[in-house]
Amino acid sequence: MIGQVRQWLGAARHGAGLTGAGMSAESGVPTFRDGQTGLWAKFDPQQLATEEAFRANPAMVWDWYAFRREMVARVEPNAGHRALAAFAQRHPQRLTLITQNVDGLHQRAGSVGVLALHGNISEDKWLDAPNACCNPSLALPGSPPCCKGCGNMRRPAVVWFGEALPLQTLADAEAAAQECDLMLVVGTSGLVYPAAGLARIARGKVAIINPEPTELDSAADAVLRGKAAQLLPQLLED
Ligand code: BJW
Repeated sequence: MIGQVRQWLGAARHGAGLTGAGMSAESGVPTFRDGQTGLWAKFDPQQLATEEAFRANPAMVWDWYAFRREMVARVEPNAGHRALAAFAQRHPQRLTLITQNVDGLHQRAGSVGVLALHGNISEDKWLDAPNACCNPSLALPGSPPCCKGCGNMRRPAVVWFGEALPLQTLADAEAAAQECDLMLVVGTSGLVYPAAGLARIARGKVAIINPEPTELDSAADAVLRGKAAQLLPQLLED
């Protein structure tokens, strides 16, 4: 099956990669829905990754993100991230990388022009529309930091449930899906929309890389059962 996908890749003029949390699992970043250990066993991301949760308990949600920011800063891109970046360098303009991940590991591996659908955990922004007094560099430190003038809070610059994805980034991702000859869908459960819908609108072949069954398997032309850091280097080497 991997030989078949390599053949599609070799013939593809435009390829797209759609990655999810499993992409970074071998770097040591826990996934959302199959992690039964550590922080993920105690907190339900689906309950915490919302504006309502942040407004109800800003300190707890801020600290959860602060913990994850520190973890992400400590880990390294894995062989899968590096294989995708190296492929794009060898074949300029042939691969558009779309990620749901907020960890920045694709970018740190050297991928450029990554379409980050769900934002970046290392950045923050104002919770409410900023007033004239809202200056990030003057925010009062705390969990979360806030504006000393009006109390507006800083929040992680990620996309929570119920929030719109960055408009242009999503439009670019949809265009890449509609133009691609092959989409590699790596390490995502395929449960979260609109990201999962990109695999369903892909013009060309869809190949999934995942050690477990996913919601998108039925829409795929090939399913490679395995881990990203092991399969991507085999798939993407020349
Ligand atoms: C490996 C591996 C290895 C393990 N190698 N693989 C249509 C239908 C139904 C619902 C909706 C719909 N459209 C919208 C919705 C609502 C909602 C939604 O999708 N809900 C579903 C859960 C039902 N979507 C939204 O709310 C989105 N917003 C929206 O639609 O707005 C509309 C709007 C328009 C205009 C104005 C206002 C609103 C926003 C979604 C935001 C998602 N945000 C999060 C949190 C980001 C911040 C943070 O990190 O805290 O994004 S949720 C979380 O899920 C995170 C992830 O990016 C995302 C996807 O998770 P992912 O990557 O699939 O991870 P897992 O853990 O689920 O799966 C890991 C996979 O890896 C597994 O399959 C493993 O087997 C595999 N794996 N090891 C390869 N080594």
